[in-house]
Amino acid sequence: MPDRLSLTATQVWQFITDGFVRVEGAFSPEVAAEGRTAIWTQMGKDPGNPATWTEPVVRLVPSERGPFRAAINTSRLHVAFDQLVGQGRWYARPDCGLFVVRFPAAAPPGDTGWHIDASYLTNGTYWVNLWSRERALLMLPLFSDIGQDDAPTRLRVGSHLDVPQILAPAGEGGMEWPELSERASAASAGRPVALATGKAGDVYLCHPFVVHAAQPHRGSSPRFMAQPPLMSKGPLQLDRAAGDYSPVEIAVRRALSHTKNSPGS
Ligand SMILES: O=C(O)CCC(=O)C(=O)O
Repeated sequence: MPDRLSLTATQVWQFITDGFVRVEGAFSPEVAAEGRTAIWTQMGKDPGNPATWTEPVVRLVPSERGPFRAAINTSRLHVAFDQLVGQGRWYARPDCGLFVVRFPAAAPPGDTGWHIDASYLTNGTYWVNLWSRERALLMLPLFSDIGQDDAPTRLRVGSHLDVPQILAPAGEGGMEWPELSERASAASAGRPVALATGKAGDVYLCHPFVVHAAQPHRGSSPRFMAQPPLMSKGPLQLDRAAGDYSPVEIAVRRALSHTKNSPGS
């Protein structure tokens, strides 16, 4: 573990129990502004002219990389990755991946269902397994200030603890993403909901099994947020001889301890 820590012990515990933590000021507001400018240009829309904001949602991978590589690779975030995933157990990202820009619009966005994000692609289908193959975290970097009316992502608090019990019987082969999302969504329906609000430059670090959903924009300023995975160097280890479990693994083990005959329990 590094000498200087990004997350307090309370925040790490919050990640284990709630499934996410917000790293405030993980990158600078200037880098966020640079990123927004690049995206506005790529979208061919005018930030000063709402008449050009014709769709409720635009998804795009920015063609420019500079501000996005900088945003997701601050030392603050790298130390937080070490704290949550384990030193040497993750790959640094080249950028922030796919952006989901949401606009105030009368038309419904049509993409607001509860789900978890998929981990890996096999034969043209997305899958997730108990060991969260390939995916260490879901990250939500905020590139604009996001208040409660500005389409913050909805996060079901503690929902990551509902997923291991669904995945365990499927073994290493895992489950197809649509079926898992449907079952995880049903299992977590009673969980409280938190909103991923914050300032441009904040980053939510989420357990890969957190059930989440988008929502329509009810405010006035377009919302800029990406949702990249942090890729892992290997699957989660649920039975470590040295006992040096990461918080991601601790959460899965805690969830499985309620299941009889489960792997790693
Ligand atoms: O836009 C959002 O708030 C979340 C989007 C999302 O979860 C997704 O597209 O998978």
